[in-house]
Amino acid sequence: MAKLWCFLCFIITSFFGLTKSVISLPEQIATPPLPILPLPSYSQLKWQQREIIMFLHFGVNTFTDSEWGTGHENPSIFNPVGLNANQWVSVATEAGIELMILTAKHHDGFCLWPSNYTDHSVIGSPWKNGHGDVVQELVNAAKAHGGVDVGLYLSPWDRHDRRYGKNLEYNEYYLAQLQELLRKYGSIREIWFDGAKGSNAPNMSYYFSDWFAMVKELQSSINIFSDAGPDVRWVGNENGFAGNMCWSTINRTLLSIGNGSIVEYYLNTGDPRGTDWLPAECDVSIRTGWFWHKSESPKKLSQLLEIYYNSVGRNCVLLLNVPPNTTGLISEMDVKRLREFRSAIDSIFVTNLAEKCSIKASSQRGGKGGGFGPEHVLDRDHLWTYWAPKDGDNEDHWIEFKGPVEGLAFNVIRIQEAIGLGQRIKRHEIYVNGKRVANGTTVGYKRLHRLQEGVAGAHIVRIKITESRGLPLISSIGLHFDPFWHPK
Ligand code: FUL
Repeated sequence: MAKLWCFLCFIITSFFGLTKSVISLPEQIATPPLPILPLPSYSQLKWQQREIIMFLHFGVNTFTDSEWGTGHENPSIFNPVGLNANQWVSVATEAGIELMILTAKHHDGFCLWPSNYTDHSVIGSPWKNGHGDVVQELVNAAKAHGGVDVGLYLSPWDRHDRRYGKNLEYNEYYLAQLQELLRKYGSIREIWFDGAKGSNAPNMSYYFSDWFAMVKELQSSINIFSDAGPDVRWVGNENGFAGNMCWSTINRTLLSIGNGSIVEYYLNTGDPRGTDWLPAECDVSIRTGWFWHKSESPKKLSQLLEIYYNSVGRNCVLLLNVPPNTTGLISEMDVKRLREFRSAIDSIFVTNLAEKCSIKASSQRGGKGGGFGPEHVLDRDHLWTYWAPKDGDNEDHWIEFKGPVEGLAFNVIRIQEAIGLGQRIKRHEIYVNGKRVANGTTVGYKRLHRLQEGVAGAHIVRIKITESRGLPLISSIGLHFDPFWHPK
């Protein structure tokens, strides 16, 4: 009887114990920490992950060997007899690029699509007997390749149209063209507005609020680029270099379009106290000019890699211009250089030596198995799985890799923040075998450090976060070897 009683007690307590733990289990799972505002929008996050975007400067300037057309060009000079947008798209995809931004209209006012509101366009060109449409060609080719997106540049400064300088008339004309482009060609992922304008151009006020509202109305997932956003900001120069410190946050109220040079430094570095999420895009051409010129050739691989480290490696997106030539194709030398560029990037980052290491961290949110351990910096998700220290931990935060006895040889360190919850890191340091080998300020989506002295025989690599807005959240870390890097 006593035995039976004990057995019943055991059954009852285990049943309640079980239900109790089943009920309380979800409450014990550590939740993600609160975000620190401002945050990126869904479209800004997608944009950031692209890393490299292709710019295509093409138009009458291609045929006149100039950079800024006068607006008096005869449309008949535009005749790219061998134009093949499929080649442009293949070149881009081979280079790992999936967004291509075309100059639908540059400062000369010549339109690469048959606009209803002007005859200064492909309509007046012998190319396809005036029935051509370069925007459509790109859209079709991108669709045919699948997974490639299109963006457009519509220059506000128009040196051809007589309405330029008459505020109401020109803004109506410009808005009419925006509506054509954003209604006729399907999904457009980025629209590019610049503030460039010659010093003796007529005075003109652009109705930016109307333009931006209309753009968002017509394309909900588009990113609007300008000196001042609202979605993507200019980095403040055309060399492809972001600031050594580069925040995706900034105060938009301190920015304006067309005055970029005044706030160049601010655009270049962003602002840790910024109330707006407005990441920077680094525009630069693969050649000296933006348009194709017979006399120019592409930059060297080492220059392109320098640009990559100083743009993508500093929390930005690289907008690399690759101009089609007079035939309407991307020149073979550019194709070759882009191929080398992509294969160099792939070969540097394909191996992460940190994967050979054991990892530990100063603390971890939710304790062991709590979902925020340091092992998350080695998985493929560079946004939503991350190492988080425990709340209230005010010490230096660090994460440490212990390598195999023979040591590790690397010269590049990659750190990525979980920016979906805000950009946080203000200062960080890297130690190898107890010696500081690099330090920096911001990290953001991606921070790359190329070491002045390559490291061989590294046993212990420690990344210390010495200052941050709230707790630092690290989504990925890599230790890589760059065979192309020759420190001075
Ligand atoms: C500038 C323009 O003046 C250049 O011609 C080029 O298009 C560059 C990307 O933007 O504002």
